[in-house]
Amino acid sequence: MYSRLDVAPSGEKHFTDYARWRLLVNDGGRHTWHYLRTDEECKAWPQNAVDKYWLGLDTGLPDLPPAKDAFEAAKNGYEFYKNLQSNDGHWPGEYGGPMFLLPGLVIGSYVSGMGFKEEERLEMIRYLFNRAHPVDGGWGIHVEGESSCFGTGLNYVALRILGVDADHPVCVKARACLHKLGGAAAIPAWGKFWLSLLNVYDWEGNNPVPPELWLLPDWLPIHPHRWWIHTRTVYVPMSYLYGIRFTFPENDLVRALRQELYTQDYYSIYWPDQRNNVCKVDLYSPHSKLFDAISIILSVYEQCTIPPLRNTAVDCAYKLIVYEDDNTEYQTLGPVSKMFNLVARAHAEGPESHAYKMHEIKRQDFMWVGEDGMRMCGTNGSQLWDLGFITQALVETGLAKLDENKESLVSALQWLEQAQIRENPKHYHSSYRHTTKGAWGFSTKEQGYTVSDCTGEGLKSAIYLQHHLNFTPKLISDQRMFDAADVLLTMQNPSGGYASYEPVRGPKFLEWLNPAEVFGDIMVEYLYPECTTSVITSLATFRKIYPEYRTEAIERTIRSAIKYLHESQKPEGGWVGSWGICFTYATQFALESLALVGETYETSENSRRACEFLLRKQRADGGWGESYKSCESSTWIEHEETQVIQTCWAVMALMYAKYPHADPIERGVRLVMSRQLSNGSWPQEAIEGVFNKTCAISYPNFKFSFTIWMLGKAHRYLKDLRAKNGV
Ligand code: LAN
Repeated sequence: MYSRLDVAPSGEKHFTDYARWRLLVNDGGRHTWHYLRTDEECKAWPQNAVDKYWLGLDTGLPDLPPAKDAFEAAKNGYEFYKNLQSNDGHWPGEYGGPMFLLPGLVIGSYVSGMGFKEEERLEMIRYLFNRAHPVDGGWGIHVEGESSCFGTGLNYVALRILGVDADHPVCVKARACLHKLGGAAAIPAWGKFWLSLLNVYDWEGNNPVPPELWLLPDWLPIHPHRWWIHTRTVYVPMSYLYGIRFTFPENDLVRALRQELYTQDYYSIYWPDQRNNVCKVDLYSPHSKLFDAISIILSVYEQCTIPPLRNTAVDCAYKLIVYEDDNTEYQTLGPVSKMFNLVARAHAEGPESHAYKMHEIKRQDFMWVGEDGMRMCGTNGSQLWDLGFITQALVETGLAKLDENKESLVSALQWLEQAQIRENPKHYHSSYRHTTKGAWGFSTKEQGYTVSDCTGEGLKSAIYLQHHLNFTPKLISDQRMFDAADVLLTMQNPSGGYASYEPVRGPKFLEWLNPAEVFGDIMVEYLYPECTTSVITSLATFRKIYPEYRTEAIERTIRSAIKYLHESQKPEGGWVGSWGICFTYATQFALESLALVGETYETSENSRRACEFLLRKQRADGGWGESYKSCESSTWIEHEETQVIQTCWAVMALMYAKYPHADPIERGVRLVMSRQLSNGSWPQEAIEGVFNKTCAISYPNFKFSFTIWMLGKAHRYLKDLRAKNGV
């Protein structure tokens, strides 16, 4: 879809040669891209199918005999996908989508004096060129979004730092777009913050981010340790950098940007008026009156901070930054905190420090080269998540038992074994962490954060691989399975539902203090049908193998989680997805859970209502397609095109519900088979995932896991249905 532009920005050399890039996979699934300089190096380390596939080069994998039925289509799918498994057993993948991360990488590195390799610099430029909106030249909050002030302002700055001239046509067009959106003065809060670090926005134009909040007593309902983990982990280094008013020294580029970014003379801007100036296109969560009132009070406080108090607060925030770096080997929880922590550590400890060097090394883990250039990813990968789904798919469809697939499953189990977190964090209570012993996280063990549904999928996958197959070694002991179940049991909320990383810690009204205008529901944890389902299904799988272990607690947990699912169903019949797009995603999970307690189309009103909701959305071509905009508005919004993955989710949902009629399922199967390529793979379609209501994020491996899973399952399902109906 995207061109590999051959001619770099004017006056520059060419972009890089894609035949020289290699993905290095080591240390428990860590991925980093490397550019080989010489032909000898290339010969010694040849490009493999994984490299080629993700770079968008021809993999050279053969055409397969055309599939005559759904099972053969699933088999062909895995015949292809097996080649994308890396030698350590997991399936690497690109995790891009958000367009506000690369600027953080570029600006944060620049203000910390951390350079990039030439090939990285060029590929980041290529990415930004490729991803500029073809009509207006701006960038959105994510790759499919309309141009926004946040995306355009920050990515424009990134291009300039990367060395593209202000009068390069891409910059000229982007600048015009930015000015049309009100100029950088109207950039949302996180944009203001990045620009202030760079010294092209005045700190006076930011609402206060006081580190003193960390000095409040822990029991206070508004204490930041009660906030959603991503928000608080971003807020820690932000409050440190705000507390010290980190400001990059003025240089020619800074002076030039001050001229380029605004619609009026930079030196005539009245900054306090900009604090609440946010471009309409960007505004998803407008400030509440309470937030504005508190900001005014805090702005007064900023005029007369008490130095010993401010210093203590800054020290406290710094201590938390160090704990976070320590706990995650300098990964940090996510890409935003990664770069803010990096700037903070670089500022406090300097370029010779261990922290600086480690941050530089681990910065690499977020940088991914794809066919369109180099981006910054949403995490250091989605290793566990992708492995969890494909392994369950292979076991459930019977593909795991084919001789040619056995080795790949053993290798996946080996990866899964080492990815389980075996101990609690180093700074467990002092950094306000939840227990991690026994958990699986979303990416690697090193990142080290418990996620409810990742632990659920990890546990299910472990049980499937060890107990449902007779050729795999028992690598994960019973005790370790118990540890995983124990973690899950610590995470349930009183209403029965599950949140993402922790039980809900703070009151809902904290959402009134959401400072980031571009995201919704970010201040505290919420309950999610997807997370709840993973826990229910994994505990249900677990208790079949270990019926004696915490029997009552597990039964109670499942029952109350089901109650939450009933309550969270929308009257029209679907569930709103928060991490995948959207209703098809969440409804698939919810119906799986309901079926586990015997609630299906024929026995339960909830299940029937959900099936009928989905059936109303099936298209004439047999598939389903909903836009990422469904997640913004929590109402179904059709996509222009039918989507293979959403079709799989919808068909899976019908099968979980034991829907008794074959026709809609057969039509869905036919649609998915019709889109399969001759080598067994499927082409990339629209973006699959979402977070915080507004930002789409890629799960490119879903086009293998959910297709294979659905097709394999449907083959059996339809056969059984035919037998039952005597056809
Ligand atoms: C993720 C990725 C995975 C996702 C699932 C496991 C799919 C979900 O079921 C639970 C939540 C979780 C773990 C999740 C939370 C938010 C993340 C980490 C992300 C969507 C990936 C990127 C995003 C993160 C917040 C991006 C940085 C932006 C900020 C607003 C801080």
